[in-house]
Amino acid sequence: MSKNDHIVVLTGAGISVESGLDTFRGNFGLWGQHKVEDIATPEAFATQPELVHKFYNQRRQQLKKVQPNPAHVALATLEKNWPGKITLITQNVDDLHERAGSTQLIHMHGKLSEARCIQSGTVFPCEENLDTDSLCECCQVKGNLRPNIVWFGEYPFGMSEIFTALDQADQFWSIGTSAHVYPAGGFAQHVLMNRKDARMIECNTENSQISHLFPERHEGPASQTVTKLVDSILEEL
Ligand code: BV8
Repeated sequence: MSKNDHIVVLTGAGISVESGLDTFRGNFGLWGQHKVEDIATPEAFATQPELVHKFYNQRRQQLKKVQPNPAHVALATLEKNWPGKITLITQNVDDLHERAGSTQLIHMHGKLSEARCIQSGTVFPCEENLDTDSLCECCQVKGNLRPNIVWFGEYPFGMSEIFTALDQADQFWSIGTSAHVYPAGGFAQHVLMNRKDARMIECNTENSQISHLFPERHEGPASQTVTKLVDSILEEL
């Protein structure tokens, strides 16, 4: 390890579990009688916009009741104290990394706290509920506003910035993700193909689909494993 290492971190729903937010593979994977993969799609929004709005309204309101946990804080501490570059890629649409103080952050699947006009593409902050009567400020047309979230079948945000970071990674940390969803699920393999000497670290409570790619694995809740990992990395400086 060198203090100039570019550390690329990928987080998934598991890092937010101890803040009280459900994971996708856990019971959250089923929202009422629907599978999330069937609601988080452009087709569902086209045919049942109220259901999709309700799904995101409930999760947006939940954000006001939860706080970042020590794992989010540890990654913000790493960014503040690490002399090399840090790129934090999150699959999560919550705002817990920002609220913990992380800034070098790529929300590849969008943000619950933003809405987007389907006509102009303009993105607006969104703290309240959206519905089919919501008016976009740009076109003043009802029904134009959707959550600024990447649904299944849509192209994730920041992909070129992400692959630039993966191609420079000296360390790749995968935290709280099952690697079930692509392209995020393929990032570890991409690093291994292009950065043979990269240090590969996984933090998870159980095996993921990519655990075999990580010589270093820290099993346990992220608030403990990530905090210990960051402390040890910073102590080595
Ligand atoms: C794309 C926003 C092309 C929504 C999300 C057919 C048509 C088109 C595409 C596809 C298709 N079939 C398959 C695909 C690809 C598809 C896909 O992967 N589908 C899955 C169902 C197989 N992907 C896409 O459609 C993507 N777009 O492919 O475009 C393309 C191709 C190449 C390059 C570029 C573009 C878009 C996918 C984005 C979907 N949107 N989120 C919303 O939030 O409502 S995905 C959503 O699910 C999350 O954001 C997250 O990414 C994913 C869930 O994954 P995890 O975060 O890993 O959560 P999970 O519950 O699975 O795991 C939690 C982990 O935490 C577990 O391992 C657990 O052990 C661990 N854990 C639990 N507690 C703790 C813990 N760890 C530590 N501490 C704890 N305390």
